[in-house]
Parts: sequence; C-alpha cells; structure tokens
Amino acid sequence: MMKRQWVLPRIAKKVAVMLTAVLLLTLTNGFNWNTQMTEAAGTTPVERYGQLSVKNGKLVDKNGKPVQLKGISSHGVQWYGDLINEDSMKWLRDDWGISLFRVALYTKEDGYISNPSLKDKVKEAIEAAQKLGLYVIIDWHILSDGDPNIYKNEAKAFFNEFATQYGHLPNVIYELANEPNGKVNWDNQIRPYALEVSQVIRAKDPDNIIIAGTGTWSQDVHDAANNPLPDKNTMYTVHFYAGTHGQYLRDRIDNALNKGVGVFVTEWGTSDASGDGGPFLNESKVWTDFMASRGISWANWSLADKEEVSAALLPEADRKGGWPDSQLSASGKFVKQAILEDTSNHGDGSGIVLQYRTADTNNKDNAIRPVFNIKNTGKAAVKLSDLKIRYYYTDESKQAQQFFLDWAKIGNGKVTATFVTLPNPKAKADKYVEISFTDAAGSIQPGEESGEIKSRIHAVNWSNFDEANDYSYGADQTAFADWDHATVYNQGKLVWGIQP
Ligand code: DCB
Repeated sequence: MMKRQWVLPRIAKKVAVMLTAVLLLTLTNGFNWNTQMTEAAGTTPVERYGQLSVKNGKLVDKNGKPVQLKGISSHGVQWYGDLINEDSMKWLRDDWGISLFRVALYTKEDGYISNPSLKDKVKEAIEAAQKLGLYVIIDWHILSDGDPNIYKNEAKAFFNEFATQYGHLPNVIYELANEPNGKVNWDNQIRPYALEVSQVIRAKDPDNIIIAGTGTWSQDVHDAANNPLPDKNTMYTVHFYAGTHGQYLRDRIDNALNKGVGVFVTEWGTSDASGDGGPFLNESKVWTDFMASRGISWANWSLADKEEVSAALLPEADRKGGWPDSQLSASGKFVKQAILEDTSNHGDGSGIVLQYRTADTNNKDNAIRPVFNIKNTGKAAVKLSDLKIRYYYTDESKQAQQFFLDWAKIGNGKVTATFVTLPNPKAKADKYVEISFTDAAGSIQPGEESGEIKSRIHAVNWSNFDEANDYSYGADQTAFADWDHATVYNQGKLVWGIQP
C-alpha cells in the first residue's frame, strides 16, 4: 500500500474552471433517475416506463432511464393457477407495489406438454397485466426436462403464438427456458436453442425483452457473458435461493455486468434450493440489497399457499388477493417489504449517484484526470465525510502516486486522497485512488449535489500511464453522466457502482 498525496490549488485557473463547471452543471441538470416521488400518483408501471429496452447492460425505460422492476412469480399454473387472476394481480400491484408478474408454465410435471390448455391461464395473466399496467414474464418453465431442446419444437410453436398475439404490447417479456440443468451447457445446447427460439419471437416482436436461462438451474451466467446472443434486447437470468447460493453467485453476476451483459433475476427464493428450508431472511436481505444497488430487476418464488417456506401465502389464503398479514408467510412478509422499499433511485437504495467525466483527451500521457459529481437522490441529507469514491486503474509506473485536486465546488482543501494497491490485481485494475472528504465539507441535501470534484493523478517520476486499460476510465464520457465503473461507499458500505 502506498500513501502519498498533496493538494495544489490552481488559483490561476480557478476562475475559468469555475465558469466551466457552472456551465457543465447547468447542462447536466436535466439528468434524473426514475423516482417514485416525481411520478404522478395513480399511474401504472407500464404508463410510467413504457417500452423497455437494454442499454449498456441495463434495463431502461422508454426515456432510456434505468429501471428496476420488482414482483413475484406464480407457482406452477397447473397447481396454483387459481391464485392468478386480475383481482389477485391488482391487489399485488396496489398493496405490494409490484411492477412485474411472472407466469410459470411448467413443460413437464403435468404441465403444458401433457395439458396444452394451461396456456389459457398464461393468456389470462397477460390480459390482466395489460389492464393493470404490469409487466408480465411468460416463463417456459423447463425443470425435470433439463435440456430445453427436448421440447424445442413445442417452445417455438408456443412463443410464435404468444409473440403474434401479444408482441405488440409493451409489457410482455419472454423467458425462453426457466432452468436448464443436468448435462447441458450454454455453448453446446442452451445458446443454440435460445438463438432459434429468439428468431421465432423476433419475427413477430422486434423489441420486447427476451430473457435466456443458463446451465446449472440458471446459475451459469458467466458462460452467457462470454458468448452472449446477438440480440440487443436480450438479458440473462440468474436464479438463486438464499439458503443455498451466496457470494460466489453475486460475484458471477458482477463479472457478467462488467462484461456489459444485462442480468435479470426472474426467480429467487428466501428458502434453500428445494423451495423449502429456512427462511433465510438475513441472507435474502444481502441479496435484495445487492440487486437494489445494481438495479437488477427480480421476481420472487412464489405466489402459492403451499406448505413450503418459499410460498408467500399461508395455506388456504384467499384466491383473489385482499390478504391481511395473517395470511402471509414469513417469506411473503419479507418479500412484500422488499418490493415496497423504494429502491427506484436506481443503482442504489440509499440515494447516492456518482457522475463522472474524463478531462483527459490524451490517454497515454502522464496524467489521469477523473472529474466527479455526487448526487443525493435519497430522502435524507448525506454527510460528505461519510463518503469515499474509488477510481480504479492500472498503474504502469509502479511508482508512488501523487494526487492533485484541481478544483472542487465544496472547496479544494476539503478533499483528500490515498492510493491503495489491490492485493489481487484484476484485468483492468491493480490500484485505486480513494477520495475522501473532511468534516468541513458538510452534507449534500436531498436533491442536491456536491458539484464538480476535479482530480488529477501522476506518478512521482511523471512517467506515462496507459488509460485505455483502466477499469474506471470512460474515454468517451467527456460530459457528466452516471458512471458505475467507479464506486462510492457510505460508512464503508458500497452504495454505488460495481467493483472490478
Ligand atoms: C427451481 C425451479 C422451481 C422450484 C424452485 C425451488 O428449482 F425453477 O420450479 O420450485 O426452484 O426448488 C419447486 C417448488 C416445489 C415443487 C418443485 C417441483 O417450490 O413446490 O414441488 O418446484 O415442481 C431449482 C432451483 C435450484 C436448484 C435446484 C432446483 N439448485 N430444482 O440449485 O440445485 O431441482 O428444482
């Protein structure tokens, strides 16, 4: 670890820089995340977000703003189909705050293959979702048939019918194969299947989101990230059960996000992987915080009153919604709260947004020039001295580093920095600068921002860096925009961005 820093106010440049900063802040003022507070009361999720698409690995709304959908999955429609109706979905929308409903059409287990009339329940759910302004996932729920190719022809006919009938609606999402498992992998069986079925959908529906599962019950997202599908509005699901799957699977998700693919958790449970055992609510909270901080959309397993831990309802719950807390299981209560919790600031539950621009037009010179702006989109003031920004890079100099603060709206003397060498270097990062604030820096009020923080890094011997291989460097981002390749911590907890 190296610690060396000094701060040189550049008085001569100060006035010019200040004018530039004021102009930039004015220009970037229009940028705003989705927040429930700013939405007109009484609008439905689909009215608010409209046509979804994928931009830079993120699910975004009709205006290109990131959106996190949250909701619940049905259990198998062959068993718990009577809980899926317009009344129950309206209750879930109005009392639980769901924006998303998933309909699980099992292929096997007395599902669609032996009982094709089950698709009528899927249609009922889509039509209810259309009326209620909810997004709906059509889930081709393979399970004991671990290889999706077993019923590929049936899947193509099914998705052709549904894309033809509903593909014009903005609220339909296709999930191609719930959980491939057994002796199948992404490259050899699942991707070819997904490509073929996607082409059937795209012939009828050019733009709605398609979600692909991966091997090992949709846990092998790394395989898809290494060899994604060509369609730009395709995302990849990761399924987890909080009692079984932990940090290694979150790391896989971060690695996939770093590669630029979009991740959508279409199924997760508070139980273990059997659907029973637990509930593991502490582990579930780590997961829901993780998904909130990355803006990952999710649907919980499941809307059922089966005697199993993952079921949200207690046995003999009413079939048409109106559930008092006494009809909810421990899992159901937890999930309802997690849906209601306002994570719509996106990218983070606590309301911190980091904006970044580069002041570097030459990425091979002796300077690294990141410029930051911290926004508080939450409901409470945030003390700057509680926050730290990390900017990750590769240090070609292998020398001690110097930090210069060219200008900060809050005052140059209130910004300090240290350099940390990563014990385990990453492909695009072996060092980061950690920027902190003194107590005198004060707080950022709700809806306010820190203003420009213009920094510069040099090696002590002034040797050159190559920024092209730096994790946090955004060569093209010369105007402030949200930037998740640099991170922010509030009292040590990651609240913004993705670590390398
Ligand atoms: C998935 C399936 C889902 C299954 C849940 C919980 O399977 F997508 O269909 O739901 O996760 O296991 C369960 C229901 C039970 C029902 C059973 C069979 O909750 O009521 O009896 O389906 O229809 C997973 C997920 C992960 C893993 C294994 C399975 N894993 N699995 O990591 O090992 O074998 O079903």
